[in-house]
Formats: sequence, C-alpha cells, structure tokens
Amino acid sequence: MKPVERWVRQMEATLRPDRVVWCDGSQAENSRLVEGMLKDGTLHGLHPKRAPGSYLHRSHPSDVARTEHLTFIASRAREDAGPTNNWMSPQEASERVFPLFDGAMRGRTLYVVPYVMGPLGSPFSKLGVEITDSAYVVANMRIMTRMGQAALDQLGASEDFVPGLHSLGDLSPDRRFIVHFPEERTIWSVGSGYGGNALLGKKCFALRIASTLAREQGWMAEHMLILELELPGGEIHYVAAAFPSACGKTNLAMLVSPFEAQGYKVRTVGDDIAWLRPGPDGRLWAVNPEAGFFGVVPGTGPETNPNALATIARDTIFTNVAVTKDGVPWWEGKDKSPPADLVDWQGKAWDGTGKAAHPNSRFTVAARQCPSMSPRWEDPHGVPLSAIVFGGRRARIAPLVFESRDWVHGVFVGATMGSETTAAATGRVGVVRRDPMAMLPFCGYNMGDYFAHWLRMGRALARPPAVFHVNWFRTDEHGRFVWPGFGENLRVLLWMIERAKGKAAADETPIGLVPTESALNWDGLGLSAAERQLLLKVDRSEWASEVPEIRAFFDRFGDRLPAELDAGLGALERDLAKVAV
Ligand code: SAT
Ligand code: MN
Repeated sequence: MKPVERWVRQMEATLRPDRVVWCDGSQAENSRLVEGMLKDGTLHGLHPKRAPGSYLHRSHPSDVARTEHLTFIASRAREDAGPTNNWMSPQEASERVFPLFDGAMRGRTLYVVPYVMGPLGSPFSKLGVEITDSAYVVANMRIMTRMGQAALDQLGASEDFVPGLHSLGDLSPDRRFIVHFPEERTIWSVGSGYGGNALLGKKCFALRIASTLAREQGWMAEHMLILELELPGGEIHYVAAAFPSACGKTNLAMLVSPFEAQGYKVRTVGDDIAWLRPGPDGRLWAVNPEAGFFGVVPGTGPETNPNALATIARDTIFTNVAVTKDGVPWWEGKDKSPPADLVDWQGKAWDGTGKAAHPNSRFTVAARQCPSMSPRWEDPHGVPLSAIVFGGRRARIAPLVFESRDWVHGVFVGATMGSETTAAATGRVGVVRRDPMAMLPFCGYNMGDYFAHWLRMGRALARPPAVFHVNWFRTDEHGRFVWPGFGENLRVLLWMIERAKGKAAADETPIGLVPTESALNWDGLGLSAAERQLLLKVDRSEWASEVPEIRAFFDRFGDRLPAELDAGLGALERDLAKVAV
C-alpha cells in the first residue's frame, strides 16, 4: 500500500464516512459534484448568459472569514510557535481537537484531494493531500491548485506530502480549530468551510507549513503578489509585494497600465503567495504556488480592476455575494447603482441598508482566465525579482513610498510594518496592528526566528532585490484618500525600478529614501502641491510616537529578536530625534 493510501485508511477508521471518493480533478467529476451541490443547496445556479458556468455559495453566517483566534501552531515547544501565534501542545491537540473528527463523516462522503502547490513538474513544487467532507472545498481546490490525477502521478509512492485533515464538523465556532503541526508537517481543520480555514493548500500549507520548511531548506514562503513590468524597448522586471489580506494585492497584481501606449505594460504572475529562493545567479527567484485566485469581490469594478472583472465573467465560484432575482451576481463597487431586485449575501431581500454583499465575499477563479497573466506565470524556475514591496493600510504616518537603505534595513521596514485590520479576518476592522511582512497570521514558527531567516537569506543573495514600503491609503483632513491608486500605482512602481537601477532621485529621511517631488510622475493627476507634499511627508513626531509601540512589539520576542532589528530601532529613534537640517 502506498503511504498516501495507508494514511487515508487510518483516517477513515476515525472519520467513518459512508463513502470514499479519490478525486481525479476531471471535468466529469466536477460536473457531478456541482450537480450534487445544486441539489442540496450548497450552490445556487447563476444567470446562464451573464454568469456562465458560475455558481453562488452562501456560507454559514458565522463562517465568513478566517478565524485567527481559533488558529494554532502545535509545535512541541511553545517558544517555537512564538509570541504572535496561538500555541497548543500536540498532546492537547490530540485530546481536544482530534476527538472532533471521531465519526464526523458519518452519513457523509470523504473526498481525498491530492494536489500540487507550484507548477506541475517544477523542482520547487510540493505535494499535499487534503481529506475533506465538503464538496465545495473540493471544487475550490480544483481551481486553486493543480488537483487530482496529475498530483497523484507526481506523488507516486512517495511519503513526501503534507497530509491535511478537514471536516466541516458542525460548523460551530465553539468546535472550530485550525491546527498546524510544523514538526509532523500535518494540518487539522474542523468546524469551518471558509476559505483560508478550509482550503488547506493555501494559508495552512503554502504559508504556515511552507514557511517552516523554507526556513530549514533555505528558501522563503511569503504572503506576496508577483507582477511583471515591461518597459518601453522590452526590458522586463519582476516585483513581489506583501500586503495584509484585503489591502489590494489582487488589484496591484492585475494593474492596467495607464501608459500602455508608451510601452509600459503590467502582467500578473500571482496575487497572494510567493515562494522565493536564491538562484545560481545570486538573485531572488519567485514562484506562485497557486493555480487560481481567491479574491475579495467588493470593490472589484471597471475602474479598480478591469482584469479581475473580465476574469470572473465566467466559470467562477462566488461566495457570499448578493444576487438579482434572475441570478446576476452583484457587490458593492461592481457598478454605480445596485439593481432593484437584490437578494443579499444571506439570501434575504435587500432593503438598501447595510451591505448587500459580505465585505469579505470572495471569488474563486482559475488564473488562466485572467487576461493579464504573464506568459511566465507557470515557469518551473519562477521569475527573478528586482524589487520587494511591503505595504499596509495607514490613514496617517506612512508616505506613499520609501526605499530601504539596504537588505538589513529592508528587513527592519518589513518587520515593523503596521496596517489597519480588514474584514478578511473576524474581529474589529480598522485597528492598526503590527503585521510584519503581512505574515502575522501566516508565519508557522517563532517570528523572531523568521526575522533572522530573512537576514540570513539576504546574506545568500549576491544581487538582492531593492526593498520598498508603500501606502496607497493616506487620507487628508476630510478622511479622503489623497492618492488615486489602482492603475496610477504604476507611477510608484516605475520610480522603484529606476531606483533599483541606481537612478531616480530620493531624499534621505530617518525612515528611508523618499522620492524627491520631481522624481515622481504626477502628470495629469490633478493633485495640488499640498496634496503632493502630504503624500511624501515624513513627520518626525508622528514617527517618534510609533517607536514605543514598535519597541513593545519587539520586546515580545525576547532573545529571539535579531540584534540587527534592535539596532535598527535604536538608529531610527536617534535619527528622529535629530533636528532636521
Ligand atoms: O481566507 S483566506 O485566508 O484564503 C484570504 C485571506 O485572508 O487572505
Ligand atoms: Mn492573502
């Protein structure tokens, strides 16, 4: 018996399903699953002409986002999970969580979902096998990963796969746990059918488990989009950017160039996860391990992200959007005015108050449907990075863009990133929290060690990418966004590429290198001088007021905090205290 078969047998004994289905990923299998889900109400059909091949799923109202407080790292030693993760001992997981799987699939079907993260046949790809009792999860995994027979073929008789055990359980948040065992490279998830809680290839494997593998093996698993930027004359650059969930990674990855006619083109490689490794040429190479997009729907419109709109015009699974009586999906930001006959995300007639679509409603769609995909998006060796960008959602403080002085300073900038919380996770929205490298909910081990790993990776790179920080979300005194964002973000990317090539002017500030006003192209944006200055402003007293909070955050890591970061904070504090000349 192959190792994967042995594991499935063992799990069957606990789960006691009525039947077991090994998924082959075929079209015929998908059609059967969809048919069953239409019958039992898991899916609703949509308008055959205006949303062909697409379906709506309404999740349980208490199961609409990742639940970070129910997400655990079950390392043997508590210190290895670190202060930013919830920790559970493997023993406690066996006693408290495993019993929830006991008989959980009685009356249900157990689906075995073999999948590959990374392009098929790539030396950097990894295998996972998810056991689930959710047909919706199977259908989503088929879009998000290379799933089915191809994965089984790549696995063969190998033991080298990440087993992931998933059951909807009773969907109660009281009996919901998402547990990761970094030493065993195993995942258990019970009580949720939602996105990052249930599609185990994504956050659980490709970030939490993969980050621990990456640390051991000398690579990096990061919460980053990857985009391709072509300059006039054909020179090509790749940029990876880490923003927290629901802060515009998909929009940036699918940016439509406002300067297309002049030869500036942007294409998409990935929108959420990047696996990075040093290449033989000393550069950092990036692979998108996913095959699809699980993107935030609200705010996706013809102005903000026409490529995403085109991508989701067909063959898409919508989760928790609103819909018209005749089955046209709708969400806030799709167009100017909501149709008259809307049913909200919970299936109730919408009365025009509140949100029709859930703020964290999602689309699941195959990347190959996206008109802006780069021809290299499935390159087995990935693409070489010219720049890494960190970014958050900050109404105040952070300028539009700045560059770090070098890799070590770049790690400091990433480690001290702050961002306002969004609807992608349950809990309060709009509260500033430290979210280092946008990995706070996704780092599978002690984040102090993670910072040290970043520093180590820099030493392994002869030609490291330049590191930047952006903030598209600065507001004026009326609370309005000053920067237009979306396609215009290309202007900022172009400054970065110029900097990476050693050109383009910048002013030294205590936080890093900020573009001089004339170094950025403001043509046609209609921004006043005061607005331009606000966008580039570094206010010493505002930044000084962040220092104690950053210090308190760093203190939580104790002696696991690399000395370079402590020194970086000291240097920042000293620089802020200097009187500007
Ligand atoms: O639900 S997911 O974790 O997949 C989406 C996100 O929060 O980034
Ligand atoms: Mn994400």
